Amino acid sequence: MNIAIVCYPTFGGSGVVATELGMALAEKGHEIHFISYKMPVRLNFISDSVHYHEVFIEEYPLFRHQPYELALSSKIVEVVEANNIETLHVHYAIPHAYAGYMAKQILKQKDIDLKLITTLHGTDITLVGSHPNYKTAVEFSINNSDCVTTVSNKLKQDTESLFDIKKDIEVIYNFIDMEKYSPKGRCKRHLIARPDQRVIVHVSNFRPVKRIQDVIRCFFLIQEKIDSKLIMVGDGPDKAMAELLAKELGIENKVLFTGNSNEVSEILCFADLFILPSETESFGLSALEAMAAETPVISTNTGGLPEVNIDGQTGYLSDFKDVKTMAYNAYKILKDDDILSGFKKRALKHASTFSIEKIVPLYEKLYFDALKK
Ligand code: GMT
Repeated sequence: MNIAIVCYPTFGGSGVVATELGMALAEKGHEIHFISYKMPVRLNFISDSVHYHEVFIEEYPLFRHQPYELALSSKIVEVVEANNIETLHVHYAIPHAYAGYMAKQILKQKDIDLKLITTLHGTDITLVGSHPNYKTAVEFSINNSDCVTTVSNKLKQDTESLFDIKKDIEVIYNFIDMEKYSPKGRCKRHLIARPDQRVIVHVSNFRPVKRIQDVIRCFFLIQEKIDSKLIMVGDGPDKAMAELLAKELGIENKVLFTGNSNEVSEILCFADLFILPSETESFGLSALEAMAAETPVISTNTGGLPEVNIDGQTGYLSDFKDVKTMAYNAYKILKDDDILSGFKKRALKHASTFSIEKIVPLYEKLYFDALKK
């Protein structure tokens, strides 16, 4: 099948899922065309069935904001016509679903029936999409997609309660390539910590919703009881605040900020614990990546996180901002080698229920079903 995928090219979860999906589909023999304003950061699969099309926008002094949706719609039309694309899969509703709908209408006038699949990822619904500035257009583009998916049951519920949805929404969980996250053999843990220290990791885009100040505060309490180090992977608006907080708490020597990394699996391989204290998280792909690297997770109980992190089994869940409980739960996991090992094994086992082999065929089926509509 010839499939076009529209996504954000950055380190955000939706872009990662879209890119990994496209590469997996190409490996299964589909022809994949990525469309974005920059090469997706995780696109590292060289094959003659993977193509990248860049959306260019000329600066023009009249515009305060460049009309990206227009340029994207035009690019979709061009790519679909030139490559006999049958299915367009857009990740993150804003503005991709809207631009996809416009492209579909333009192509209809040319007697081309492009199927539009929209995957909702989280903040496109919970934080941004439901804002009055965007709500009407987001609701319209969801209702006018041929198929709509969400990455968790909770996100489906949120979508149905925040919008007037006239479509069936299918839940297709985020997925993970288990092979990629089990590199224990080539792990360089000794460069980061002594064998008797515990290593705690957080990965995100350091936006306010991720509550990275809670990661630092939680780690402060943990390191008072357990000799440990914290690795903060990622970059974003709250990074400077977190660095300052670590300094103020006098733990800056125990906290390493690595910046963005394309090699998250190389870092997770030496993690003993992963912390994700987000205010909201529709799924928590980074938690799944950690679990696939045999790492238990301390997370909040918000959004879809309880569908990924099983309380008392693969880690612990607690209320948003409840740093004390998070630290206490971390202590319960880290204090004893046997207990830690049990959590690690269960985290790995549960991660395998989201394996790429199980989830990608669900998207393939969705595309084939859409073509029959
Ligand atoms: O905030 C992020 O991590 C980025 C954001 C995105 O849309 O790019 O992530 C969302 O999509 C991911 C992939 O489906 C989910 O795993 C994240 O939970 C979700 N983020 C939030 O809901 C805050």
